[in-house]
Amino acid sequence: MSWFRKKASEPPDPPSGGSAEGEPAESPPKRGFFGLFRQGLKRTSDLLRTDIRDLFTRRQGQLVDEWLDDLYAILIKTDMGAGPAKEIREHVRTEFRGRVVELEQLIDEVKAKFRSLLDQESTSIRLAETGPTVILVVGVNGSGKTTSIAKLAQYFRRQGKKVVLGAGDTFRAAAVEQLTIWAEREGAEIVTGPPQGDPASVAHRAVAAAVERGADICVIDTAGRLQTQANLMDQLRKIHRVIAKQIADAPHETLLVLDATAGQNGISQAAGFSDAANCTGIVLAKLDGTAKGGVIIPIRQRFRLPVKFVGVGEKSSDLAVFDPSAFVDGLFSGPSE
Ligand SMILES: Nc1nc2c(ncn2[C@@H]2O[C@H](COP(=O)(O)OP(=O)(O)OP(=O)(O)O)[C@@H](O)[C@H]2O)c(=O)[nH]1
Ligand SMILES: [Mg+2]
Repeated sequence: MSWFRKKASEPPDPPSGGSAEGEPAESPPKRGFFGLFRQGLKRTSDLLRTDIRDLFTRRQGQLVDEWLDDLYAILIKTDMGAGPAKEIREHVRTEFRGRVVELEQLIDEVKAKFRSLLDQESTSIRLAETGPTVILVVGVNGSGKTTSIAKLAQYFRRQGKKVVLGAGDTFRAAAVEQLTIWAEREGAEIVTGPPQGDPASVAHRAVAAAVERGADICVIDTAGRLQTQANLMDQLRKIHRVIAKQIADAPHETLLVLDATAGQNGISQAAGFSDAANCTGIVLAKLDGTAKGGVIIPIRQRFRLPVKFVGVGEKSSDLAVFDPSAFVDGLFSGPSE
């Protein structure tokens, strides 16, 4: 995968049409959200389709009851977790007990159950009623925070909104440079601070700049951290406080960026983060890099936060507003659909 080779300080895609002068970027390729979910879930759907088709070839003409455990084993491979996979197995058992079914019939039933397990309506970003909407972006090291901010910048710029970015990762060398390149590409303004400076001060100045310049959106980057690093979690609370001092109900969103390729274990490492940092939603990044897209179910169960966006590639246009139905369709989409 190309993203294993690139340095995080080098945004990978050529300028996507935005300009530093403030013209909104050009329209993205017309993939639509379903197209984006297909792109992000391709590895998972290839695996699911292939395995379920193989199951049908092997078990042709047999009653459903005889191969339910094979179905369970396939579902488990997507990282959806044992509980949900059992639920789907039992649902299929009840629906098709003692029968021979068609492949599409089975897939429709599994999709419906998957959708109900996701247990979430589409949830969009909470926007400020007046003044700029402030979005704080947090997460563990390398989860995809800065890239997701570039994607959010493009997402809002395409709506004609004025965007200010705050380079709150003053810790990692080149983090400011990385965000500056993205800001230029996406036609967003950027507020930076000195290396190793106080990130709360950058957040303060970014919000002040957004207010002064009449910006619609202010997105603030932060350095990667673990919720076990007490001083760094205190630092996040300080960032929250300085933002709230300027705008009473800000930050309007605190988005936790999770790396979908980290698997269930990696993701459970980030559990606890959401409470400690007062997160309001999840960005599930790097969905395109895994065949375990089913991990979204344990994420929903563990974090009790809505998934708001999904990252499906390294480019700034590779962001989809989370939509449970499109997600499930993408999960089971075939190569020719
Ligand atoms: N394939 C793919 N790669 C992604 C996605 N999002 C981010 N990446 C890549 O993941 C790597 C890390 O991304 P960053 O955005 O720098 O992550 P970060 O959380 O800001 O990292 P730190 O600031 O070091 O904590 C980069 O190489 C990105 O190009 C995605 O949705 N899909
Ligand atoms: Mg970063």
